[in-house]
Amino acid sequence: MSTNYNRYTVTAALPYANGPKHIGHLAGAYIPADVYVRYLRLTGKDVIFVCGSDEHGTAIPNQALKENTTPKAIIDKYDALIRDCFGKLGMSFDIYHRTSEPIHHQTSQEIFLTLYNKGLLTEEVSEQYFDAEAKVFLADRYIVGTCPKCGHTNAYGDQCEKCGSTLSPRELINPRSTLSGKTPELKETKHWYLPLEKYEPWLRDWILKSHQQDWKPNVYGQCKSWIEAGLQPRAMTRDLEWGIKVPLPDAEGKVLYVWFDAPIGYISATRALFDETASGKLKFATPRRDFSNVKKDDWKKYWQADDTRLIHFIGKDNIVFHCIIFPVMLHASGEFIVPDNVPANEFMNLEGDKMSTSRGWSIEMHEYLADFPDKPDVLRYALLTNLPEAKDSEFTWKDFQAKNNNELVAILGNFVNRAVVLTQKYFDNNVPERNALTAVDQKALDELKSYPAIIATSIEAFRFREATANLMDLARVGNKYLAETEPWKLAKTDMSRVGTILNVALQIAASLAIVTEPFLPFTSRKLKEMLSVADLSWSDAGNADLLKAGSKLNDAPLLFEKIEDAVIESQIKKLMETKQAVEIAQQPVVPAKAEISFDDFSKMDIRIGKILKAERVEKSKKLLKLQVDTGIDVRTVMSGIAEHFAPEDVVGKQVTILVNLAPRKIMGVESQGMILMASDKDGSLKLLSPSVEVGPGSQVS
Ligand code: B3M
Ligand code: ZN
Repeated sequence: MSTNYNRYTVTAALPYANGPKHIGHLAGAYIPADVYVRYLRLTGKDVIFVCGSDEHGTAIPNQALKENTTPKAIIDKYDALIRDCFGKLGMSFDIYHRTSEPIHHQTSQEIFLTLYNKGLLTEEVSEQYFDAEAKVFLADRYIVGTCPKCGHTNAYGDQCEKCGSTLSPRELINPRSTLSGKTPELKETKHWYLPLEKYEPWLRDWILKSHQQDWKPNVYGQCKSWIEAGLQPRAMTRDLEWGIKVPLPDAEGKVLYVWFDAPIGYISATRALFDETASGKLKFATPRRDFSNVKKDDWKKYWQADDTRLIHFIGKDNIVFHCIIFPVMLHASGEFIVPDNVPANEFMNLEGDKMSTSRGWSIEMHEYLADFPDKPDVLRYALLTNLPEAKDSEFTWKDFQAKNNNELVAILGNFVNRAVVLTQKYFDNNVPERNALTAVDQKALDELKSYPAIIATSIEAFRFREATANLMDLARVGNKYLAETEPWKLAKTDMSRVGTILNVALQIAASLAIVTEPFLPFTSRKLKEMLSVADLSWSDAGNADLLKAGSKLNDAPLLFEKIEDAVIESQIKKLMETKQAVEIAQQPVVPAKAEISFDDFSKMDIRIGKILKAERVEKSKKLLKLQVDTGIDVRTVMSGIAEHFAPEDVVGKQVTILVNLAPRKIMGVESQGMILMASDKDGSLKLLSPSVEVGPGSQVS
């Protein structure tokens, strides 16, 4: 482990392009990674930040099945959606790539072949679950069943989303195919395995010995328990159509395991970044610094040079892949560096429950952006102050509102606004001279000087919550300073003193424009424009002379605005409604009844009739007493629909009626038939009426 690093490769987990991503994903990996990278850039470090869509694995064709479309259509749709949201939230990737790109297929196959040619992969024939109806081996997410660890009945073949355990299909209790719903059978198939157990000594040395101090306890702990439970060979190939072909002659119908190719996506994205910037043809790259003199091959430095510091930002469900499996691949290949740190976060819950898109209990990035298009920084801030760094955390809309109203508006926004507006008022928008300093001024300037290092220490230790709190504390220093010095009261008596105070306040605001950049990039930009400060570097922050006396400020739009209760209430309501709708949609359809013959069916005489009269039945909540014109006669029918329809709702309606049902006495009244209804999954009833009015007594057949 070298500590003299000359460059940084920072990655954020590649999201599966199988659906929208929610704010829990942002809190897990993307926001912390972005803060870290923006900070490194401000300190002048050579850093690249790579990410992209993970477009393989069974998750993709599985979703295609649900949406009745092709895997390609799925990845195109969700790659575009996620990419757009990340852009709007200020994720400053140097490249956001796609694993469906040819350069990624090539890189993955090359690394597979390197391992294969070195004889490091073992070939094994084993029995695996097979769906005889769909004629498909059931890998990973093509198979669900009961989790052996926690009893969750919908665990996937690779992982239980309830308890987080990593699973293999053979461990599932009552396995079922997601393709046909059938119980699968076992069938022999050949695969290539990475013998993780052979690398146990290396892993012990590298993680357990070398990284005990610097890795987060949650990450270190998970690695330790994995290593100590005994590592097993792990299949690196799958029998699937969708994926990267196994580059071997005897591997027809086989693709690389998604967790083999996905992390290689970081490497191929880096290659693409340098290909694109060297050739000047940018497709996926959005370089954030000057890449004008780079060469195609420069990517290698970022993955192969010992003085490169590799850091993976991920959520806790990806720890074993980034700390054990991928590093073993990198190490075994003999060509690559391994991560120096993997600051994985725990999960962020939502309003008291686990966040989950499929259960309808989540805030999707695109939905947030649709409702709050001008507030990316508010979300960044609310998440940053609440990151699940040491344990699971919780997002609530009330907290979001409080963070906005009580901190961004009341502290940061208020301080900057007062400093700038008072300068407008008393000094015609010019930064006033700073004259003799009092003890209060000096104290404020001393504090200002100390903050950048305090914030930096927290960022460098991956403590982003703390760093964000420090940042707000600097704004508090400014607020307190204005409250203590009260320049608005001195304006009548001592303009020179007012000038000094505002100069000090504006210097604090100018430093805030720099140190907010990693956290609140949109706000930082506005602040810089307002104060006419250039893009300075981190080392400029804390300096008491960032703004020269006499320099002109620009207009001061409000940085933040208050969020009203009604806005928050409507978000909470929306959350509840979505969850309910999803629960109803997910209720299983009642299975079909036993088969009947045509004769059985033709015994039923079903007609269209018209309801002439309807009245409630005394002492019954459920029944309506109806008079129905069946075309044959007018008869009385007792119908259990009173909880769904008021009498006046049904009078005059044409309905479907079974006319030859044997009469029955209900609440003392003879009922002479049955009105047919559609009952929805949520239990609501709908009348079955013909699409256009038909003659009374029309037969239904
Ligand atoms: N696509 C899994 C996930 O979104 C995955 C990460 C890949 S990182 C190389 O949890
Ligand atoms: Zn489980």
